[in-house]
This record gives sequence, C-alpha cells and structure tokens, in this order.
Amino acid sequence: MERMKTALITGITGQDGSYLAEYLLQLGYRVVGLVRRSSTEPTERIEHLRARLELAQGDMLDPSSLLRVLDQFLPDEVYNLAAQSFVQTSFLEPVHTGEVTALGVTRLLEAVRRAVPRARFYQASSSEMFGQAAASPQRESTPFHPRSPYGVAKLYGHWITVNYRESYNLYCCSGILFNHESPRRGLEFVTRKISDGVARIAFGQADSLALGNLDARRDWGYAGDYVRAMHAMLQQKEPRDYVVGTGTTHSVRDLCALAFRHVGLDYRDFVVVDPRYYRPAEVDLLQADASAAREELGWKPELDFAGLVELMVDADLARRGHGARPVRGILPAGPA
Ligand code: NAP
Ligand code: G4F
Repeated sequence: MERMKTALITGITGQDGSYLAEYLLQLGYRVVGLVRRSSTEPTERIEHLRARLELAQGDMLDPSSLLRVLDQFLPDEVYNLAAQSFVQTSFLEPVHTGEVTALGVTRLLEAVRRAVPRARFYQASSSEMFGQAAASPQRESTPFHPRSPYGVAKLYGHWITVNYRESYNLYCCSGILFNHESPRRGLEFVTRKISDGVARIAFGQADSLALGNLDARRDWGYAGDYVRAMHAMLQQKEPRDYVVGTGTTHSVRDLCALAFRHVGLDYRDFVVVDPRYYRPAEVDLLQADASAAREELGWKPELDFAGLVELMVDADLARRGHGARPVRGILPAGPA
C-alpha cells in the first residue's frame, strides 16, 4: 500500500487554503496547516474540516517557527499560500506586504532547503505580476510589469522560487494564478463585495453599493477549480511554472450587471462610484492563456463566470436573508 503523503499548507485559514485542504484530504493526504497567532479565531473557513486537519502555530515573519514546523511534520509537499493578499492594503502597508508576501517566501524556502530538501514546493504567484501587461492574453513568457507593492512583492516571491529551483535543484513551482473567487472570498475583494452588496440591498439592509473603477477587467474563475491545478503542478516529472486562468475577461461593470440581474434588479439604480476605492496605479486588463496548464496538467475550469457569480450571490442571499423574503427584487430559485 502506498504511504500516506503529508502536505503542509501555509495560509490554510484563507480562501484557497480551505479549498486546497478539502481537496487534499479527499485525495487521502495528511494535511497540516500553518496558523498564526490571533486574538480571535481565524478558522471559520476550515471549521468543517477541523477534525481531519492538524494545525501548527507559525508565522511567515518568523523563520524559526517555519523550521520548527517542517522539522516536526516532515511534509512531502509544501503549499505556500500565506500572503498579505489584498492589493489596496499593499498601498497602505507596503513594507509589511513585502515582509510577508516577498521575504516570507525566502524564509520558507530556506527552511525547506534545510529541513526537507526533497519536499515539493508550490508558490502562489499571481497575475498581478503582469500588471500593465505588454500583451494579451498573458502566458508564462509575457514580461512582468507589476503595478502595486503587492504585485512587486509577488514578483520577488516568484523569482526567488525560480532561483531556489535553479540553485539548489529543489522541486519548486510557481502557479501564476488569475483571480479566483468563491463564497469564501474575503469581503473586501470586489466579487464578494458585490455579491454581499446585492444581498444586503435585496433584504433592505443597504440602499447602495460604493465601488471604485468599474472598467477594470479581470479573468475571474472559481477557487475550487484552481486548487486542482496547484496539486497537479507538484505531481509532474519536472518542476515548472504555469499560468492558470479561464481565458475569458469581464469588467467590474459586467459583474455588477450580472449579480444584480440575478435578483431582478438593475445595478445602475444602486451602484455609486466612490473615488476612495480607486488605486494609485491600476491594472486595467488581465486575461490568461493557460494552454500549458491545459496541455501538460490536463487542467480545465469547470465553473464559468455566470455560474460563479450566481453561486456567490446565492450564498450571500442565504447568509444574509435567513430564508426571509427580499424587500427588493426576487429570490432566485437556488437558495432555500
Ligand atoms: P487570503 O484569503 O487572503 O488568505 C491569505 C492567508 O495568508 C490567510 O490564511 C492568512 O492568515 C495567511 N497569512 C497572512 N499573513 C501571514 C503571516 N504573516 N504568517 C502566516 N500566515 C499569514 O488569500 P487567498 O485568496 O486564499 O490566496 C491564497 C494565495 O494565493 C495568496 O498568496 C494570494 O496572494 C495568492 N493569489 C490569490 C489569488 C486569488 O485570486 N485569490 C490569485 C493569485 C494569487 P489569517 O487568516 O490569519 O489572516
Ligand atoms: O477584487 P480585487 O480587489 O482583486 P485584485 O486587485 O485583482 O487582486 C486579486 O487578484 C490577484 C490576481 O490577479 C491576486 F493576486 C490578489 O491577491 C487578489 O486576490 O479588485 C479587482 C478589480 C481592481 O481593478 C479594482 O480596482 O476591481 C476593481 N474595483 C473596483 N471597485 C474594486 C472596487 N476592488 C475592490 N476590492 N473594491 C472595490 O470597491
């Protein structure tokens, strides 16, 4: 019988960490999650998995904690999902973002190199690294031009991963993932802000929704689909980096139109543009060319954009409405 593999996930309390933990448990892995100390319980997204997970305290800012956890659990696979991941915050906290999202990767790679050099390592790189992209769609060879401290920090994390692969012959991969969303997405990101806003407006808990740049375009997919690609990258013969995305692009305005239409409302009656949500430098357009992931990993997304938006709005309607009747619009057939 094959030995049960151990996976360590940093960022297990985040959106992707929760879906990846679910997926790896389903595949029969022993799953260990790195969790940092907090004055409140940050484990809401993994509550349903708690009995099947092992959690270890550690922080991407503290190298000794990373080494201790690797020494203790000796993982076969390490998924580095921990980051200060919100672009807007990176303009307010550029140094902290660099410490966690950039240097945190080196701290973890050094610990891997010392404690478990044969472990396979996944780095959560981002389409934000393309930023003001020179070409569309973006593939692995498209030049990078990040437009935020977050994008710059991710680019450092990306290259240090490549460097450890080339310098020390570690099995390290970067997944350059385009935006992926779900009902577990943080409320500050635009998709979830909109799905939650629609639910609050439908139930009379708000009268409007303030947003920033409605013309920005993103390649939005479903987080549950993307964690399959992370795992597949660590099962190849040779390590390499892959772009992962749907290949379709939509504006924030398209997203609003679809989300409000799902409950029979017109977004133009509720959405107001508030310059507070503009960014000092914007990424106008992202669109993935994920041909390599499709061909070499056999990866493809299952849920399309409309399905994703409906899933998210339905989840927020159920969460906000508790089965009540909306005061505006209609309740779609989906949620009870
Ligand atoms: P997320 O929901 O914001 O989760 C981030 C995770 O990092 C949380 O578990 C957080 O812990 C943890 N973390 C933050 N600072 C830490 C520290 N100092 N030490 C240890 N853990 C720390 O992000 P996500 O959407 O799941 O994304 C996962 C990763 O993929 C991130 O690296 C993100 O930058 C990258 N990425 C995301 C997307 C996307 O569209 N979602 C696209 C490309 C790349 P707490 O719960 O304690 O805050
Ligand atoms: O949802 P967002 O905040 O995501 P963003 O900046 O694209 O970053 C996300 O995706 C990256 C992958 O490309 C990840 F690496 C990163 O960790 C994160 O998960 O904003 C999307 C777009 C932006 O152009 C923003 O300006 O929506 C625009 N937007 C317009 N109004 C808004 C708002 N964004 C937010 N968060 N809030 C608004 O009110």
